[in-house]
Amino acid sequence: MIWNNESETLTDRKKQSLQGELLKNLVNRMYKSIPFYRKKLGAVGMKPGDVSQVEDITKLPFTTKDDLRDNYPFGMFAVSMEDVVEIHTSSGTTGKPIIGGYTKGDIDVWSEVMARCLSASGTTQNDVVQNAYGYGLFTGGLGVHYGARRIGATVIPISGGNTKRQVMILQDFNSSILTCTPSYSLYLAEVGEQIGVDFSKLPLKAGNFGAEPWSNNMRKEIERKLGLLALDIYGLTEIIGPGVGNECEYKCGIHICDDHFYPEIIDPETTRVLPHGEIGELVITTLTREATPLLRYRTRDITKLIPGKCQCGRTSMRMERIMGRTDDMLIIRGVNVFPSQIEEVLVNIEGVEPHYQIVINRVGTLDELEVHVEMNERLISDEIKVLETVERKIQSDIESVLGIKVDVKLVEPKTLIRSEGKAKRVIDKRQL
Ligand code: DLL
Repeated sequence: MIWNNESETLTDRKKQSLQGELLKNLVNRMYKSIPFYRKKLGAVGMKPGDVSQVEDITKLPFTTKDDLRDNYPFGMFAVSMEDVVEIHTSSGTTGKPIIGGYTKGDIDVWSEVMARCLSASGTTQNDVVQNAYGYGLFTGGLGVHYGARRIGATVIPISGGNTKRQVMILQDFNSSILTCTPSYSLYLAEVGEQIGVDFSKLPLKAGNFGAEPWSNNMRKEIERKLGLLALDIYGLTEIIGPGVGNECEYKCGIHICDDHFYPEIIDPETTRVLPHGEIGELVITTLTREATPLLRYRTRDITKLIPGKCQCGRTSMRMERIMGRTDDMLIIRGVNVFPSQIEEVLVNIEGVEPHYQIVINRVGTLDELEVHVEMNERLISDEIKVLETVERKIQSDIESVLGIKVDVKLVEPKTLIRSEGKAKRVIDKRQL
């Protein structure tokens, strides 16, 4: 379902001219009100008047996470505090958090783009949205909340955790839309199964899952276990929170709300802009953000842009689901490894659950990769011989994908730690 027909189906010509106007205005605002950007623009010899169309964006400087850290907490704010109505931070646990400030206008845009994302999964005012993203400084809870409110749906602001209660509310309140991280949705399914809930009998029809990478195979698992349509929602604190984009029912890429967030893909090594269709680092410019606008922000997320029309009728630029992060990439024995590659293998194997942990050790000078995977109840009651066969199968499948040796350990059901928010998949024990 398209929420805002006018904005989501702009012709190429109209969109380009809108983006051009917004970019001009953005650079003006930044130059006037953020000393950091005045200096940065000056360093590349650019003045606001030099931007006349959206294509001029490639002449403008990038912004990095380090720039945000250097200007912590409020150095990147473009408005005075009296106009800031809300502040959120990133969910990262290391060091100082990344901050996003919102004016009343920013909250309005956030509600609008989140209404588009929830509508893409079929949410209407007749729906009950069980919102199990964390409320608080994390953007997930309130972002979804604002969007659901804008649509006029009934929001259940349950936040993350207390999983048994989640399952009870899911049944008792007739929740039809579920919003949480994909890993938490599987945990919910698991707890439900334990107490005998038949999810196919519940009114649940769709879910917007995001905030962490997840594979297509994991999607199938979630859809099968919870009996719903599972769509991917993408966003980050720096840009707005959730709401940068969402898949539509055709599942052929994430539709980016590109009248607010302008996407580019660059080669992370050379920072050269890559043509559509090539894989690289996603860079986003916040065309309309008032409190904390960002110019060409390097997200560190890896994906590609998908040109061409989508069957759903939206004309927004699409991107492939996030494949990994430039800083998430593990280098094991010189080989680049993304946790998602391992997940793809596991979800295809009979008898194991998509609950896993990747452990990297350094023995002498050599890295050793271990993957711990949970068996399901059926497999654990099998003979040792069967378990060994499954272990060997996982091992050879991962080795053929990654090209490096791996040690696979099957562990008992429900022994790996569950997360209420983003899952922690990698334990890197190497002392580098
Ligand atoms: O995770 C915002 C969010 C909340 C998105 C709820 C979707 C749903 P941060 O905590 O700032 O914000 O983390 C942003 O999470 O740069 C990606 O690396 C990752 N991420 C977010 N959505 C996805 C997704 C929220 N759909 C960082 N697929 C981003 C893969 C995602 N990774």
